[in-house]
Amino acid sequence: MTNRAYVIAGSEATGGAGVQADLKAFQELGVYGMGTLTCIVSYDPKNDWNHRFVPIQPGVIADQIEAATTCHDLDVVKLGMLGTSDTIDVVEEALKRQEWRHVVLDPVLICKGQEPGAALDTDKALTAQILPLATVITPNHFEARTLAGMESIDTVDDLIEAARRIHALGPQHVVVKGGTELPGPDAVDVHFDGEDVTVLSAPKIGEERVSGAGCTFAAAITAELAKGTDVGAAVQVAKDMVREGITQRLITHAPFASVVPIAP
Ligand code: PXL
Repeated sequence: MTNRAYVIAGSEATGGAGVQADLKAFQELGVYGMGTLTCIVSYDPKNDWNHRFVPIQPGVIADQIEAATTCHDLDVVKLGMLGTSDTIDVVEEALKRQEWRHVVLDPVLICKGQEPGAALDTDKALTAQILPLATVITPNHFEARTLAGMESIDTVDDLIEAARRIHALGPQHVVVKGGTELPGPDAVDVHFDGEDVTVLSAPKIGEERVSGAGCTFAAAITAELAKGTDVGAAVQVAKDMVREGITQRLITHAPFASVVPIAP
């Protein structure tokens, strides 16, 4: 296991999403992983499983990045939940300190526990400061609508339009995930690399969202890129992995199941 992959993201205490899911996906795909925590999310079972969100101090995030990047030669990083504009400042600065072969951005825009005004500022900072640094971005249906400024995404053509608009914001590769929100029998993703559009489609496994699917998808792309796989093939591995992970999902005491990262 000589390939190494890095993730900068939040902790999600039930193990379904966040850094916990990312490191499992890395391991499952044969890549040595290390993670930097940006925030700690603890769902609240007493309050409708809303998110209790605690950001990590910016200086502590910088310390973790220093430790990881000094200890290892890293050229592929995944960014998950960043959560505040202070965190975005620290991560932007750290990313710019070295060259990256790939920066995979899962643009986690919303966390149920966040105050709406602060969340909007965070979204703006993410778009202005981090999107242009991403080589691959993996928005879900909601994130794609927000980033592309589209009222609705109802068809594969809409997914393609969203991917083209988000590409114009800076990322080289845009993978828009239709997920359960796109009407129809299939889970459809669209990959736009600035020239070509590739449509990936597989039958939906039910209509319920599964926790950690988005994290696992971007983490699997990251692990494959760390191994030297090209982006198109990495996206296909990620889709296969998430499909398997949703098929074998873990039923929990929360009102949602958790994805189980399993190599395809
Ligand atoms: O699935 C999005 C996500 C990412 N990162 C963290 C989370 C969640 C959702 O709960 O808690 C830390």
